[in-house]
Amino acid sequence: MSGYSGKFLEVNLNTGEISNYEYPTEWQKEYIGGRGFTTKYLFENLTPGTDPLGPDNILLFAIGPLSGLSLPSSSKMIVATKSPLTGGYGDGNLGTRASPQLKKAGYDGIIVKGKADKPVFLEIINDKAVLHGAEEIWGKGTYDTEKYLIDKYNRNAGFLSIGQAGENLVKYATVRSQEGRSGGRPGVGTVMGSKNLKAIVVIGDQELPIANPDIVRKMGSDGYKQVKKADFYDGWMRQGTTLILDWCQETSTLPTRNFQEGTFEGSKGVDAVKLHESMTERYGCPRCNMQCGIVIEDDKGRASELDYENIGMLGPNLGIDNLAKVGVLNYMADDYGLDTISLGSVLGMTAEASDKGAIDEKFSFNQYEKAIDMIDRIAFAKDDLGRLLGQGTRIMSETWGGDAINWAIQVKGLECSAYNAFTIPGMALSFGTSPIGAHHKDAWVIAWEISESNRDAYSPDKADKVIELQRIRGGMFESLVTCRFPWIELGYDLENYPEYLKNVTGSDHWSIDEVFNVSDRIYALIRAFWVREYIADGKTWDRTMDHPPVRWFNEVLKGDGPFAGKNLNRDEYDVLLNHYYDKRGWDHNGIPTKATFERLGLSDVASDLSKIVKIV
Ligand code: PTT
Ligand code: SF4
Repeated sequence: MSGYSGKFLEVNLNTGEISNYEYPTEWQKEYIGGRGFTTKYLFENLTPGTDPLGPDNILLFAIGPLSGLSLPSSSKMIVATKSPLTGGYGDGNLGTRASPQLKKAGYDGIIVKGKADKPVFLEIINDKAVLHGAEEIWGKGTYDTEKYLIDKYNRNAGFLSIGQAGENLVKYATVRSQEGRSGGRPGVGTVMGSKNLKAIVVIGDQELPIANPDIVRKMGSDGYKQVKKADFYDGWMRQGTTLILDWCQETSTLPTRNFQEGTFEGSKGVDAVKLHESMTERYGCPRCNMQCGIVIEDDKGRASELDYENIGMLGPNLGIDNLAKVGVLNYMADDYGLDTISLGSVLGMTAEASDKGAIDEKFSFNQYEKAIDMIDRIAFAKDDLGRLLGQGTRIMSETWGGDAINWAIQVKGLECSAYNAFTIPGMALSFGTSPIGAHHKDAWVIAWEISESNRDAYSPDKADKVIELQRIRGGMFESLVTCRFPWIELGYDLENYPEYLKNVTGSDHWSIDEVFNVSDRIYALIRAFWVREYIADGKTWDRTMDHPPVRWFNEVLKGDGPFAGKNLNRDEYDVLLNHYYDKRGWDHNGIPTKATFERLGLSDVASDLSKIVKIV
């Protein structure tokens, strides 16, 4: 089919062997690309029970049929693996020049297996790929690593790299690109580090065949114009995602002091107005005319790129009300290659534990200097506490015991992004059922839930809405591999995407419903992967895996505001969860039924899974 090269570059770091993997062409219709391909490949090729940090884990980079093309915000790439943080499927969607470059190099993705016996980086120039020693950059942060690679190649090449956190196997290390982008929250950078792979450079200059190039060119150029003409364009360019902070403060959903509260008295010090006043420049991904990365000068005079999540988790969640100081913590996370969301959650939990006398370490909220010290201890695995904090909040709660389970704001081991859904059932369901652990990316239902639905209700329409958004965001955008912001923020019509797909591939097969069918297939397969890996790793799988952080059931929201004193009701949540399962065709332990697997063309998966778990 046009729009695809039909192959992945496969690198075996045990042997140094580099080859092409030609995947079955049916995958293009069954899985589209990106997350679809990574899920399918991992399910089929990873031995169940593989140690995520052992050489047998598989690291994947995948683009899709639309990525890298000249259409709105298309330079994205899926990075995926079996997560060392969660033990299940883990991925991220990274904006990077490596996306168009990989397309032009003639690959739909990269498969990395094995472990190099010394640090290496991978160079891909069209169909030639070579491994080089990475001694000169091992131990460096991502800024210096990228600078080294830019000097060696050129600024237009695609770069992917890890920092010291990935090298030191901190379990929420990410893959970084372009001095501002970070992807793969559930430890995709950790797996890269475990393989001694410091970086990847991609350069390509071939054009892939597109079935109807004139139509795609015209649609893309109209698309850029529509994005720019959108009513909210100027507001977006002023404040990007950070407007959300003001909205979270108004709606009592701002994570404050480890999600204990939903409003922050110091929010004005880190809000969108403050950010706009402090903005020095803007970063973004290639092929995007609505660049969202807002750069400020941090307290140490360095350029630090901030999005809402970074500010929410490293500001209010740590009780810090100074944007330039938040900028320093964010810069450290970017340079070391640490996920800011998990980092903010880990530090918030540690401050709460220390305040409550559960640990000896003295660390409290609003202790910026001490937070700097803690980040260093985590990234470099300097001492026992630093190493424990590098495992994430789930392991921290198991280690500390007692009430600590309430302070771990995570689902399936992945920390919640910056929405305190203490009193928001639909958003709690979204975190609970996200396919990688608690991330808002698949179903950011909270805005609809607060503005258009009854906030307190556990009504079935909330489960329906979560599924609708998961189909669009978690299925469609993650398999086409383009940025979802043109649609969400500036109203670029969803119907454009199947049209692009038809004209890029030359197949009339595509409609929005067909794309959603693929989304459901991907979701069922990801779920099968989780269940298989949990059982193979000797862990229990049941419906509580889809519960939100237990704090939202066991405690009440503290602080000021009309929602203080409220929480989620476990029984009512369970009814909502059942509705979600029924609508998806999954049983009440969250496992797709035989009929669902069959409807999605996954009978073989059902029969594999039925050897280890009951499929109804
Ligand atoms: C994403 C997650 C997010 S989601 C943010 S801010 W956000 C945090 N950003 C981090 C960062 O920065 N540095 C760092 N060290 N850690 C960070 N952790 C957090 O990571 C991101 C944008 C954003 S900014 C969002 S919502 C949208 N996400 C998309 C998505 O998931 N899919 C898609 N098709 N389009 C999307 N568009 C938007 O992309 P992860 P990025 Mg990201 C500095 O990767 O793993 O999904 O984590 O990749 O290139 O930075 O784009 O308010
Ligand atoms: Fe990248 Fe932001 Fe543009 Fe999306 S909107 S492509 S994340 S710069």
